[in-house]
Amino acid sequence: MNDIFNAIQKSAKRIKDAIDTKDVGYSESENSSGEIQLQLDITCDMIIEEEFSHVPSINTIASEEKKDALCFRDSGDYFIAYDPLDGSSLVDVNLSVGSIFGIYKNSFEAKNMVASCYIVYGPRVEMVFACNKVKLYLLQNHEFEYIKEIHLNEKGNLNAPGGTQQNWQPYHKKLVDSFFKEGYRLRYSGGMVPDLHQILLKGGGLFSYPATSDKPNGKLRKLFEVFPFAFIYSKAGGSAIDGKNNLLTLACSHVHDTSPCFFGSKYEITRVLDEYKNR
Ligand code: FDP
Repeated sequence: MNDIFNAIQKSAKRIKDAIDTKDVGYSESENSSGEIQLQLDITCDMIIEEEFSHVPSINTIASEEKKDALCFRDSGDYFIAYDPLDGSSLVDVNLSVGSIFGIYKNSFEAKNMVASCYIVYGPRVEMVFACNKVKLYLLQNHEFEYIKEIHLNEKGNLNAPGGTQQNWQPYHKKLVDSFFKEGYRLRYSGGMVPDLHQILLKGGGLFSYPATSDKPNGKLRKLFEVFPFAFIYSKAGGSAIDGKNNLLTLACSHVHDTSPCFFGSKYEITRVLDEYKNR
């Protein structure tokens, strides 16, 4: 696992340089989810592929920017799914973006996830790596320095409601409003990585990206967005569900499969379960 951790760190430093110096214009191509790719999406994908290709323990990779999984060799144990530049619609307005990695053993199945990691490229570059514990690192003088362990409180006070409100189900709107009535504050940038990072570091709250009338299976992708954050939130003492089920028990039918998702501390997730149980 150490060689994977090192390859992720090397990739993150190269991606930070690319964000700082490369063209952020749109390319001519779309990714597998039908979104127009930035040149930067493609560059970041190539950086990670190249770094992972040198790691003998990595068998197969899957990327948000690639249609299919790519097998490097049959000998390695690890399957890594990654989103090289999540939140890329925020690049042109200079808000924080991130990279997300789900590390699976022997196959891309949630039950086989053994570690996960994300990097936030904001005013500072921070990395969160979860194996048994959830650990925060900060990039300083070109090296990632360990800062602290991360633990969620039982209850938080931040609410990050994703998706287009017009397309929410009425019961979802009722749930979101009920948190605001309880005093929760809106904290939502539109980037999954910084939005979930904020809730983790402030001790708790709720991030939701529900099933909507235009996206009945949600928008966020299981292998490289939903499962990695579900793993991190669970290890930090919170929970992650699709409304009814623990996200880490869900099957995945193809590389770009999506799911509605809710991440939070225990209190908020219990509230979601109560609201969603008869739906
Ligand atoms: P983006 O499209 O900018 O890459 O999955 C990608 C993501 O951003 C998440 O980071 C973010 O939480 C979500 O999509 C935002 O979705 P909306 O377009 O529905 O706002």
